[in-house]
Amino acid sequence: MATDFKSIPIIDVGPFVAKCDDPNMAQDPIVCEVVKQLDQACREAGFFYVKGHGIPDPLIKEVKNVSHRFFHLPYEEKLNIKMTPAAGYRGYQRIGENITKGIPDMHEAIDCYREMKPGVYGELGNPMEGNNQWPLDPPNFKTLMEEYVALCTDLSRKILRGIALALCSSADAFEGEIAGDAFWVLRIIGYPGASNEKSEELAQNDIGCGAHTDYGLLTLVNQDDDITALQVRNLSGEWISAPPIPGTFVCNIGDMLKIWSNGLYDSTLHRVINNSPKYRVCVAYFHEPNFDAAVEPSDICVKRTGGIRKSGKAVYGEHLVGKVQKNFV
Ligand SMILES: O=C(O)CCC(=O)C(=O)O
Repeated sequence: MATDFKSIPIIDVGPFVAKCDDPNMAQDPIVCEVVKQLDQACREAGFFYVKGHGIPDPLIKEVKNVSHRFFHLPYEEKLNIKMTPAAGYRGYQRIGENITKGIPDMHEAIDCYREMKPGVYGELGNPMEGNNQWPLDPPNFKTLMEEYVALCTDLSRKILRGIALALCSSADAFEGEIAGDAFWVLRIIGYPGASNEKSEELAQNDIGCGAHTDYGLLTLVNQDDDITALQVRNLSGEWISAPPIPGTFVCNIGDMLKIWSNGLYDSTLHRVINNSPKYRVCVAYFHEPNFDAAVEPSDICVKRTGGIRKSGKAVYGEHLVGKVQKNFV
């Protein structure tokens, strides 16, 4: 990220999402204003809150409620949907199983990925093939999450139209070979609360999720309303909190957008520390390029950044498989 931001901007995307499939959107002053705000947030922080997004609040809450219910089941029951390489890295991972930069994270999670027909991406897709493993209790878990994913996919596509306008004046820049058939990842994450055994004054928990950047284009974070745990690093290395703001998603850009924009936008380091005594849930939706997209700096962004390509080509699926295979013990 490029600046010493001290807080994360809030963008009301409502007027924008209503118009963002209109062929004349680029001339609309309301659209232009939201695009300007998206551009500024992506340049300065790589993070922003979105409000006015149109995803119903009861669904957003229910997604977290059923996640809490799952994580409160006995460990043996959670293991019924255990994540394994044979299951395409889909399913439940216990606390400490996810590794960030060599250190086990203090969280448990269910990892889900867009399902793919066997063989459709050949060798590239093979490690990720498999069906998502959804909990059977509550019985509506799968349908609820699938409805949620469909809405997040649509919202992310719309936000990307705004980002595309900001970067290259063409709203559909991501809609063909880059992300016209976008892959997605859903991580349903549970962070145990801190006990104050370690310190008499202040409960101090281990790192819930170590400092990392996200792999794809755009992330939508749906976090519990009453716990501040997500932190974002600014240019000076200070950790800036991203407290929950009811009715919003925290949105951040990922490595693939950094590559495509030739570094005009950066994927910002972030981490999670749950120092609250309460158990925290976060449902993170990751909007990714097409699984087989070869992402490279776009000509227009190369021109806008002085003519030098800052990275080579990255095939998204290879990037993901490499990360997934390194991330777990
Ligand atoms: O728990 C959160 O707030 C964010 C989780 C996160 O950063 C991630 O899964 O990449």
